Amino acid sequence: MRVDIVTIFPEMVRGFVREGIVARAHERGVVDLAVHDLRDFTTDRHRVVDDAPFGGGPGMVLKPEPFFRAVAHIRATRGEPSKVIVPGPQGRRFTHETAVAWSRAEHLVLLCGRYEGIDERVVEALATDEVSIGDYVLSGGELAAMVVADAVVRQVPGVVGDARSVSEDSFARPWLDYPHYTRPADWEGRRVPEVLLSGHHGQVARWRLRTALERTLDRRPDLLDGPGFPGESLPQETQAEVERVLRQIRAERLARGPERQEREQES
Ligand code: JAH
Repeated sequence: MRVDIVTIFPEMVRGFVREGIVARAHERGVVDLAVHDLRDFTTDRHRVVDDAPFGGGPGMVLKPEPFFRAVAHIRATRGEPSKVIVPGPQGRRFTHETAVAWSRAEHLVLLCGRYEGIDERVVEALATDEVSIGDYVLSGGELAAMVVADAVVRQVPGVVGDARSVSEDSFARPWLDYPHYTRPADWEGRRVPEVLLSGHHGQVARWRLRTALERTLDRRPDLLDGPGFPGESLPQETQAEVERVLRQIRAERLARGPERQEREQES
């Protein structure tokens, strides 16, 4: 897979490319990621990338020409991209499903905005997708582009050493992950749950499913009544087991009464 990122802060993005998952993917020859400085595609002496908005108002807008020249350069030297992605608060939500779908693409280009945004003609004429990673305003598209690149690249086969780490991630299933512990079994009086030390694989699996579903009910109940639940890709016995454990937790909570539950959640 090839990935190209166009930005006015190439050094910010190169730090991310040198460390972590993308660096490993590069060493393994699975992903080839290149960073392009938007200023290299200006034609004026001062390398100006922005200008005042037509119609007035605060701030500056990134000019169209450097983006068009940058994408032409990428097409000529790196080939025709499968997707040209613009991260921004106006985009459709980027999710795990998007990451999985894009991990099958041959070539992604990410165009990073700054200031008030990018001239809309760049989005209209060059972008295949505009995506938002969440409802907050960043200072630019770079952090979002790195989030997208990280989430997509780790779905490419051979990038993450143990394939189970990818298939067992939260959001690979429609509920949250269970809590994790490692040695020591006692840290200043805080003990690891005994069942994890017991060696009973069946009991460990039941405890993990139960705690995962309890946290999901507490923190992300939307995941349990969303359209993705219980998930078509799950084995039938898992689906039935999940429904059974959920009914059990809900019944226990009803029996205990709501006041007591609130106190328990605080601890
Ligand atoms: C802010 C250009 N969805 C997160 C996100 C992504 C990009 C931006 N903001 C939020 C952004 C300023 C200029 C892009």
